[in-house]
Amino acid sequence: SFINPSVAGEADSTPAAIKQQIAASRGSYGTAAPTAKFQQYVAIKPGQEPVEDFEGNYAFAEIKESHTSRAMTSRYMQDMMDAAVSDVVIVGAGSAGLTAGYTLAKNRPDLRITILEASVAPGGGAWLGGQLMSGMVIRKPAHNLLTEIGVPFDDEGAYVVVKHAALFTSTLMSKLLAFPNVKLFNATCCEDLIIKKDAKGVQRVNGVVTNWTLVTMAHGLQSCMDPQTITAPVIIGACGHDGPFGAFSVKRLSSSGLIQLGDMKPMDMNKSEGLIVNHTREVFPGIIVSGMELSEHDGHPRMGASFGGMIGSGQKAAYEAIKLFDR
Ligand code: 48N
Repeated sequence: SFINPSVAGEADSTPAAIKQQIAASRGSYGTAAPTAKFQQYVAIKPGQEPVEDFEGNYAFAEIKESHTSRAMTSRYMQDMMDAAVSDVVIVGAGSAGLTAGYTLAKNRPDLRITILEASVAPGGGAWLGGQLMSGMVIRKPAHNLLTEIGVPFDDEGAYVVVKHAALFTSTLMSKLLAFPNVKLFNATCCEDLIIKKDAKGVQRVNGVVTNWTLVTMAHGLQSCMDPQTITAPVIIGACGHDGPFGAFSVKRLSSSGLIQLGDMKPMDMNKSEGLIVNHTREVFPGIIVSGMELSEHDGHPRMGASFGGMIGSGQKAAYEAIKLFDR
């Protein structure tokens, strides 16, 4: 079948088998009986009731530092264990990537969707409009998504204006992250692609190579900081055209001699947004490219501070991914 043809038969150990391997490799480390001194860091004083009082008697339920550490670590590491084999990885959480993730998660709750965002703050260029001003212009019909997720706007006829771009991006992100089949790893960089021949001998992207972004950016300072991987049959590239990692996936395919880059052309707003939406597609087996990363691949003009094309492209990327799973 289409799903992971090139890794068919690569048994993915069951969680129980993985747990057994970990337990066997730990020796007594994880089983040391807690000493009395150890207890002071884990025992909670009974009866400490939380009190929400703003007259000077506000009291928190007591926890220990170790509870915070373990609460985060257990969840994050479990998330990484789960994400190691995903259905779809979206690289880049700007307006195109976030819209692709939302559309995909809404239509296909059965798919495991993992989103990588190199920055600490997802959202890409969609926290502000143009030239660091806050209003966000979205040409119709892309404004329909705003109505769907409940973002208010000024209707100017052919286009709408959201009073602050952050209102769109934060609302979309909150809806996206609420889906149970979505996991976002921000401050996490895709620093390479996994490319293999499938059962028919066709080269296809089969996953991504990841590292914490600060590690990716420090490879020149410290050698041998090897990456992690996430295997997935479908990747959606949404790395934009800007910034230290702009258009990452298509540049990596090009540097591997697998595609030819078109390079983004000078601005023509009316032309570019429709072109980018209509040409959002699987540009190489296993990877769909969207948003401004597609303009770098195809050579479409840029559009400036108009975000309807990113929304439409993200939606189309999701529908193209669904077609690949329905094939
Ligand atoms: O917002 P961007 O850069 O990209 P898009 O395509 O979602 O939206 C583009 C839009 O913001 C514009 O550029 C507007 C329309 N202007 C057009 C114009 O004419 O100037 O988001 C891409 C995201 C960013 O958050 C990056 O940090 C992230 O992708 N990213 C990565 N994340 C993980 N691994 C990588 N290798 C990577 N590369 C980029």
